Amino acid sequence: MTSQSGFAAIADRLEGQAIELPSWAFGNSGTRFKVFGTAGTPRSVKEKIADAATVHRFTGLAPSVALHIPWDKVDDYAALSAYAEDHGVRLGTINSNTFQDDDYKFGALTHVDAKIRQKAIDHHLECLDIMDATGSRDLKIWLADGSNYPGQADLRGRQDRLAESLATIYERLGADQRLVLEYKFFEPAFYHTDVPDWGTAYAQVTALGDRAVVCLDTGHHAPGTNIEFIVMQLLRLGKLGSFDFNSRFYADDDLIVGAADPFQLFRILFEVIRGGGYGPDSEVAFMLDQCHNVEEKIPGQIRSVLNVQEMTARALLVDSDALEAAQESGDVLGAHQVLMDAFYTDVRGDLAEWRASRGLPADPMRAYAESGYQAEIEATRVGGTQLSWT
Ligand code: PSV
Ligand code: MN
Ligand code: MN
Repeated sequence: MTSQSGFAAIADRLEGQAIELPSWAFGNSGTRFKVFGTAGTPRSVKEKIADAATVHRFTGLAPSVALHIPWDKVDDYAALSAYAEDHGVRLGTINSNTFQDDDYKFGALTHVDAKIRQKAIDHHLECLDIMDATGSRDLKIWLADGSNYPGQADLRGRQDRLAESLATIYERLGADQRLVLEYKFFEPAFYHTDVPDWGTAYAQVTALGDRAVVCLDTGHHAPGTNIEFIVMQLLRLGKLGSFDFNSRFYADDDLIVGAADPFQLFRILFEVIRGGGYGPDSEVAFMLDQCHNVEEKIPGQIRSVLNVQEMTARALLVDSDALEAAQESGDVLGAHQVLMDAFYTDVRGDLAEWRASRGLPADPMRAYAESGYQAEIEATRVGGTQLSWT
């Protein structure tokens, strides 16, 4: 068993952990059946940022917020950045959106019509302009492109057009900016998706160059997929750019990370750490991609970042020397036990102390509930339109 001194040995490595929050997690969301409204929901981009900053204030874990364009469109991005900084956070990844325009019914960056492809490319160039103003590093591209019926589309032609469109966008990246391509194997297209898997994303970004990398969304794989293997492989190839963390029972459920399968989150984080994807020298960005349909949104985000922190601590506790020795001597059960000992270690008490020693609330969920922030936003955010994620 890992002892109390085990936590002391890894405590410093928790310093500086950063998990980016998605602005859309604070808006109302739901399914195609119903979007439920919640009192206190932000009516503006600034109010979303204020809520994200609140999550950071209570946890110390979420220093940046990802924006989604055009949902978070404003006139003055430099001013929005300054607003975020005044609230103790900064603007992070810019997410493009080519899935809500009639022109994109049959694709965006892959469309057969050059005019529509150009429109989609121009949207990404606009996102890059926004990144110049906000100082953001990452342009994240998730495409809804795909088809529903065999024979509907020329799969190869679409892949070639995608490569060409991405190359045009990549050319315009600034020296410190990255293009991050996200894959997903289904939905909204159900027969084929143009970037369905890590292999396709890898092939596309590799053709672009060093500043193009892959985003792994934990909800975007077929059930049963060994996600930690993909993490290992992308890190090994130097192409793991970022995570969209969430959890799922069935499809792209976007539930709270670590809620459905904490052991899977542990296994993923173990491979991240083992592969050099964690810590100050790593360029792998941790982000949440979640929606809170029926639970309160701010505590939902607080719970999420705490879950990531908790599983990171447990993954750091793996005795890597003992693991390596067991692996090399063919001790199957011994090696398995080393991993499970760390996974089963309850670090919640140690983490509470760790937080308190850094001036953070020992129990951020409780501190938020007692803070009065929720009552205040419910009372003051009246009028205007509550934002929803679509
Ligand atoms: C759609 O599946 C999606 O959830 C992708 O994961 C994106 O990251 C997100 O929407 C925001 O565009
Ligand atoms: Mn995602
Ligand atoms: Mn998704």
